[in-house]
Amino acid sequence: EEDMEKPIVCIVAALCPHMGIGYRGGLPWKLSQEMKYFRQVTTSTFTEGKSNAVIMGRRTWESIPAKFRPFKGRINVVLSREFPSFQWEDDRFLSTDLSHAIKSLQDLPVERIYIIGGAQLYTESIDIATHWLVTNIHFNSQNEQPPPVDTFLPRLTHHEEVSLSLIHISEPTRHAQIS
Ligand code: QLZ
Repeated sequence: EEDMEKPIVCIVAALCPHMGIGYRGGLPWKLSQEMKYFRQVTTSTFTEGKSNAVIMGRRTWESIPAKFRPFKGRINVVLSREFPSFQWEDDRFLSTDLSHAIKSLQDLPVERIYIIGGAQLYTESIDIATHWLVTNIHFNSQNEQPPPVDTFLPRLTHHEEVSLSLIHISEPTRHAQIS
């Protein structure tokens, strides 16, 4: 308890205009560049023998196409109020409690913890997150209209102690810029 180091907990999200993150249970868009970026940031570690963890809500887990889940090279944790406190099942940890999951991950060789969605879990994580990594998805006006969205990033309130990085990705140019 007293010699527990504060873990890095990073919210990672991709934002459409109007804070949109989802549509009809899935992502509102399909951008190979962003998918590659997501895989790279959530998988990469500095320390050999360590991996990162990705924590997601039960609905997000279910909407990930089967061929992509569990996310390879990362410890997958799925949260649901109907799950046990923290328990391995098949290819992932199930947990009912975000704080408990984060504490339990500290007993494993985990470098960073990424909160990957969706809306409910982002809301729950706002006061826990130490970092934000937000992809701002641009739609190139005339040609491309923003897609419909029905799920939103809840409240991106200002936390001075939290570091925020923004990456911009636009289609159809497929060029990513880090700012
Ligand atoms: N943050 C960022 N990008 C993504 C996610 C995130 C493809 C095939 C229904 N910057 N948290 C996510 C996410 C398919 C469906 C991944 C990366 C979850 C998007 O990968 O949710 C997915 C997700 C998904």
